[in-house]
Amino acid sequence: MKIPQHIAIIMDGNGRWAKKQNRPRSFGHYQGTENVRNIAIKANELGVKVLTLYAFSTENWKRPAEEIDFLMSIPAIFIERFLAELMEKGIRIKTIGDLEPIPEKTKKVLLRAIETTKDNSNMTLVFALNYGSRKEIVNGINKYVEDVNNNCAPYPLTEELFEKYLETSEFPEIDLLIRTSLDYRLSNFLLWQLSYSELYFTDIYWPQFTGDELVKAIEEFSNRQRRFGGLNE
Ligand code: V0D
Repeated sequence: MKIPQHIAIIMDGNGRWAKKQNRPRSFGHYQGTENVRNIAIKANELGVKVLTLYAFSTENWKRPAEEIDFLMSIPAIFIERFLAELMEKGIRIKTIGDLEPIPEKTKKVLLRAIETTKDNSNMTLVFALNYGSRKEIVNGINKYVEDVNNNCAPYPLTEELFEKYLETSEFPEIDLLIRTSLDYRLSNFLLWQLSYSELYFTDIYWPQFTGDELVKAIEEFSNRQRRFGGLNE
Protein backbone atom coordinates (compact mmCIF):
# COMPACT_ATOMS: atom_id res chain seq x y z
CA MET A 1 0.00 0.00 0.00
CA LYS A 2 1.39 3.37 -1.04
CA ILE A 3 0.99 5.88 1.80
CA PRO A 4 0.15 9.46 0.83
CA GLN A 5 2.58 11.97 2.31
CA HIS A 6 -0.05 14.66 2.66
CA ILE A 7 -3.79 14.07 3.20
CA ALA A 8 -6.39 16.83 3.43
CA ILE A 9 -9.86 16.23 4.88
CA ILE A 10 -13.17 18.11 4.74
CA MET A 11 -14.77 16.85 7.97
CA ASP A 12 -18.41 17.19 7.03
CA GLY A 13 -21.55 15.67 8.58
CA ASN A 14 -21.22 16.36 12.30
CA GLY A 15 -24.54 18.22 12.51
CA ARG A 16 -26.31 15.73 10.26
CA TRP A 17 -25.00 12.85 12.32
CA ALA A 18 -26.26 14.44 15.56
CA LYS A 19 -29.65 15.27 14.09
CA LYS A 20 -30.19 11.68 13.01
CA GLN A 21 -30.15 10.66 16.65
CA ASN A 22 -32.04 13.70 17.95
CA ARG A 23 -29.00 15.25 19.61
CA PRO A 24 -27.90 18.90 19.39
CA ARG A 25 -25.37 19.96 16.73
CA SER A 26 -22.84 20.65 19.49
CA PHE A 27 -22.89 16.94 20.32
CA GLY A 28 -21.93 16.23 16.72
CA HIS A 29 -19.08 18.73 16.92
CA TYR A 30 -17.90 17.18 20.16
CA GLN A 31 -17.84 13.67 18.69
CA GLY A 32 -16.18 15.13 15.60
CA THR A 33 -13.43 16.51 17.82
CA GLU A 34 -12.82 13.11 19.39
CA ASN A 35 -12.54 11.74 15.89
CA VAL A 36 -9.90 14.29 14.91
CA ARG A 37 -7.75 12.67 17.59
CA ASN A 38 -8.46 9.14 16.30
CA ILE A 39 -7.71 9.97 12.68
CA ALA A 40 -4.60 12.00 13.53
CA ILE A 41 -3.20 9.10 15.59
CA LYS A 42 -4.03 6.60 12.85
CA ALA A 43 -2.54 8.77 10.08
CA ASN A 44 0.64 9.18 12.12
CA GLU A 45 0.85 5.40 12.69
CA LEU A 46 0.46 4.81 8.95
CA GLY A 47 3.35 7.15 8.19
CA VAL A 48 1.45 10.15 6.79
CA LYS A 49 3.65 13.26 7.12
CA VAL A 50 1.04 16.03 6.92
CA LEU A 51 -2.67 15.91 7.73
CA THR A 52 -4.60 19.10 6.90
CA LEU A 53 -8.10 19.41 8.35
CA TYR A 54 -10.76 21.96 7.38
CA ALA A 55 -11.94 22.98 10.85
CA PHE A 56 -13.50 26.42 10.20
CA SER A 57 -14.09 28.13 6.87
CA THR A 58 -14.45 31.85 6.15
CA GLU A 59 -18.12 30.99 5.45
CA ASN A 60 -18.70 29.48 8.90
CA TRP A 61 -19.08 32.96 10.48
CA LYS A 62 -22.62 32.95 9.02
CA ARG A 63 -23.67 30.24 11.48
CA PRO A 64 -25.66 31.13 14.62
CA ALA A 65 -23.56 32.94 17.26
CA GLU A 66 -24.14 30.16 19.75
CA GLU A 67 -22.70 27.57 17.40
CA ILE A 68 -19.69 29.76 16.59
CA ASP A 69 -19.03 30.17 20.34
CA PHE A 70 -19.06 26.43 20.75
CA LEU A 71 -16.77 25.86 17.77
CA MET A 72 -14.29 28.42 19.11
CA SER A 73 -14.11 26.53 22.40
CA ILE A 74 -13.06 23.32 20.64
CA PRO A 75 -9.33 24.01 20.25
CA ALA A 76 -8.98 24.43 24.04
CA ILE A 77 -10.94 21.22 24.68
CA PHE A 78 -8.87 19.35 22.13
CA ILE A 79 -5.54 20.58 23.42
CA GLU A 80 -6.45 20.02 27.07
CA ARG A 81 -7.38 16.42 26.28
CA PHE A 82 -4.76 15.46 23.73
CA LEU A 83 -1.65 17.64 23.98
CA ALA A 84 0.26 15.06 26.06
CA GLU A 85 -0.52 12.40 23.48
CA LEU A 86 0.56 14.63 20.60
CA MET A 87 3.87 15.22 22.37
CA GLU A 88 4.33 11.49 22.99
CA LYS A 89 3.67 10.65 19.34
CA GLY A 90 5.75 13.52 17.95
CA ILE A 91 2.87 15.38 16.30
CA ARG A 92 3.24 19.08 15.59
CA ILE A 93 0.26 21.46 15.32
CA LYS A 94 0.10 24.24 12.73
CA THR A 95 -2.65 26.38 11.28
CA ILE A 96 -3.44 27.96 7.95
CA GLY A 97 -5.99 30.73 7.51
CA ASP A 98 -6.33 34.19 9.00
CA LEU A 99 -6.31 33.99 12.80
CA GLU A 100 -6.95 37.72 13.17
CA PRO A 101 -10.76 37.53 13.71
CA ILE A 102 -10.48 34.43 15.95
CA PRO A 103 -11.40 35.28 19.57
CA GLU A 104 -8.40 36.25 21.71
CA LYS A 105 -8.86 33.33 24.14
CA THR A 106 -8.90 30.77 21.35
CA LYS A 107 -5.92 32.38 19.63
CA LYS A 108 -3.87 32.20 22.83
CA VAL A 109 -4.55 28.47 23.17
CA LEU A 110 -3.66 27.91 19.52
CA LEU A 111 -0.40 29.84 19.62
CA ARG A 112 0.66 28.05 22.79
CA ALA A 113 -0.05 24.63 21.25
CA ILE A 114 1.87 25.55 18.09
CA GLU A 115 4.82 26.71 20.20
CA THR A 116 4.77 23.65 22.50
CA THR A 117 4.71 21.18 19.61
CA LYS A 118 7.03 23.00 17.21
CA ASP A 119 9.96 20.56 17.52
CA ASN A 120 7.85 17.43 16.98
CA SER A 121 8.75 15.89 13.64
CA ASN A 122 6.75 12.71 12.98
CA MET A 123 3.64 14.31 11.54
CA THR A 124 2.28 17.84 11.12
CA LEU A 125 -1.40 18.30 11.95
CA VAL A 126 -2.56 21.43 10.12
CA PHE A 127 -5.87 23.01 11.10
CA ALA A 128 -7.43 25.29 8.50
CA LEU A 129 -9.10 27.99 10.62
CA ASN A 130 -10.95 30.92 9.11
CA TYR A 131 -9.50 29.60 5.88
CA GLY A 132 -10.74 30.29 2.36
CA SER A 133 -8.75 29.30 -0.69
CA ARG A 134 -9.64 32.28 -2.89
CA LYS A 135 -8.71 34.61 -0.06
CA GLU A 136 -5.37 32.80 0.34
CA ILE A 137 -4.70 33.17 -3.40
CA VAL A 138 -5.61 36.87 -3.48
CA ASN A 139 -3.49 37.51 -0.35
CA GLY A 140 -0.61 35.74 -2.09
CA ILE A 141 -0.98 37.91 -5.18
CA ASN A 142 -0.99 41.06 -3.05
CA LYS A 143 2.16 39.98 -1.23
CA TYR A 144 3.84 39.19 -4.54
CA VAL A 145 2.93 42.60 -5.98
CA GLU A 146 4.38 44.26 -2.89
CA ASP A 147 7.59 42.27 -3.33
CA VAL A 148 7.79 43.31 -6.99
CA ASN A 149 7.30 46.94 -6.01
CA ASN A 150 10.13 46.61 -3.49
CA ASN A 151 12.32 44.88 -6.08
CA CYS A 152 12.24 41.72 -3.95
CA ALA A 153 10.64 39.45 -6.56
CA PRO A 154 11.12 38.90 -10.29
CA TYR A 155 8.47 39.64 -12.90
CA PRO A 156 6.72 37.75 -14.44
CA LEU A 157 5.37 35.37 -11.83
CA THR A 158 5.77 31.60 -12.32
CA GLU A 159 3.80 28.72 -10.77
CA GLU A 160 6.83 27.68 -8.71
CA LEU A 161 7.33 31.17 -7.35
CA PHE A 162 3.64 31.73 -6.68
CA GLU A 163 3.51 28.60 -4.51
CA LYS A 164 5.94 30.29 -2.12
CA TYR A 165 3.23 32.89 -1.47
CA LEU A 166 0.65 30.29 -0.41
CA GLU A 167 0.24 29.34 3.24
CA THR A 168 1.00 25.71 2.43
CA SER A 169 4.40 26.48 0.88
CA GLU A 170 6.34 24.51 3.49
CA PHE A 171 4.26 21.33 3.04
CA PRO A 172 4.53 18.61 0.39
CA GLU A 173 1.93 18.35 -2.40
CA ILE A 174 -1.46 17.05 -1.30
CA ASP A 175 -1.78 13.46 -2.54
CA LEU A 176 -5.29 12.73 -1.33
CA LEU A 177 -8.37 14.78 -0.43
CA ILE A 178 -11.10 13.09 1.59
CA ARG A 179 -14.56 14.58 2.04
CA THR A 180 -17.01 12.83 4.36
CA SER A 181 -20.81 12.96 4.38
CA LEU A 182 -21.32 12.82 0.61
CA ASP A 183 -21.19 16.34 -0.74
CA TYR A 184 -19.23 16.55 -4.00
CA ARG A 185 -17.75 19.99 -3.56
CA LEU A 186 -14.40 21.54 -2.67
CA SER A 187 -16.06 24.39 -0.75
CA ASN A 188 -13.19 26.84 -1.28
CA PHE A 189 -10.62 24.47 0.27
CA LEU A 190 -7.04 24.43 -1.13
CA LEU A 191 -8.14 25.01 -4.73
CA TRP A 192 -4.64 25.58 -6.10
CA GLN A 193 -3.07 22.78 -4.05
CA LEU A 194 -5.63 20.13 -5.08
CA SER A 195 -4.98 20.50 -8.83
CA TYR A 196 -3.50 17.01 -9.16
CA SER A 197 -4.73 15.32 -5.97
CA GLU A 198 -6.84 12.18 -5.83
CA LEU A 199 -10.33 13.00 -4.56
CA TYR A 200 -12.15 10.54 -2.31
CA PHE A 201 -15.78 11.03 -1.28
CA THR A 202 -17.62 8.86 1.22
CA ASP A 203 -21.18 8.93 2.57
CA ILE A 204 -19.95 8.27 6.12
CA TYR A 205 -20.48 11.15 8.57
CA TRP A 206 -17.28 12.56 10.07
CA PRO A 207 -17.89 11.25 13.64
CA GLN A 208 -18.17 7.75 12.14
CA PHE A 209 -15.16 7.97 9.85
CA THR A 210 -12.92 5.48 11.67
CA GLY A 211 -9.27 4.54 11.28
CA ASP A 212 -10.40 1.58 9.16
CA GLU A 213 -12.24 4.00 6.85
CA LEU A 214 -9.03 6.00 6.53
CA VAL A 215 -7.19 2.82 5.56
CA LYS A 216 -9.91 2.15 2.94
CA ALA A 217 -9.43 5.61 1.46
CA ILE A 218 -5.66 5.10 1.36
CA GLU A 219 -6.08 1.67 -0.26
CA GLU A 220 -8.26 3.24 -2.96
CA PHE A 221 -5.63 5.96 -3.44
CA SER A 222 -2.93 3.31 -3.62
CA ASN A 223 -4.83 1.29 -6.26
CA ARG A 224 -5.41 4.37 -8.41
CA GLN A 225 -1.70 5.18 -8.20
CA ARG A 226 -0.89 1.64 -9.32
CA ARG A 227 -3.34 1.69 -12.18
CA PHE A 228 -2.26 5.04 -13.58
CA GLY A 229 1.23 5.17 -12.09
CA GLY A 230 3.51 7.41 -14.05
CA LEU A 231 1.17 7.80 -17.02
CA ASN A 232 -1.17 10.40 -15.56
CA GLU A 233 -0.63 14.04 -14.91
C1 V0D B 1 -15.68 21.08 14.39
C2 V0D B 1 -15.23 18.43 13.05
C3 V0D B 1 -10.33 20.18 16.30
C4 V0D B 1 -15.42 19.69 12.28
C5 V0D B 1 -14.06 18.43 13.98
C6 V0D B 1 -12.26 26.25 15.71
C7 V0D B 1 -15.91 20.92 12.94
C8 V0D B 1 -14.28 19.26 15.18
C9 V0D B 1 -10.01 21.53 16.29
C10 V0D B 1 -8.72 22.11 16.67
C11 V0D B 1 -13.35 21.57 15.12
C12 V0D B 1 -8.28 23.28 16.08
C13 V0D B 1 -7.05 23.82 16.43
C14 V0D B 1 -6.28 23.18 17.36
C15 V0D B 1 -6.70 22.03 17.97
C16 V0D B 1 -7.92 21.48 17.61
C17 V0D B 1 -11.15 22.18 15.83
C18 V0D B 1 -12.61 23.84 15.15
C19 V0D B 1 -13.58 22.92 14.90
C20 V0D B 1 -12.93 25.26 14.89
F1 V0D B 1 -5.08 23.70 17.70
N1 V0D B 1 -11.58 20.01 15.89
N2 V0D B 1 -12.10 21.22 15.59
N3 V0D B 1 -11.38 23.49 15.62
N4 V0D B 1 -14.37 20.66 14.88
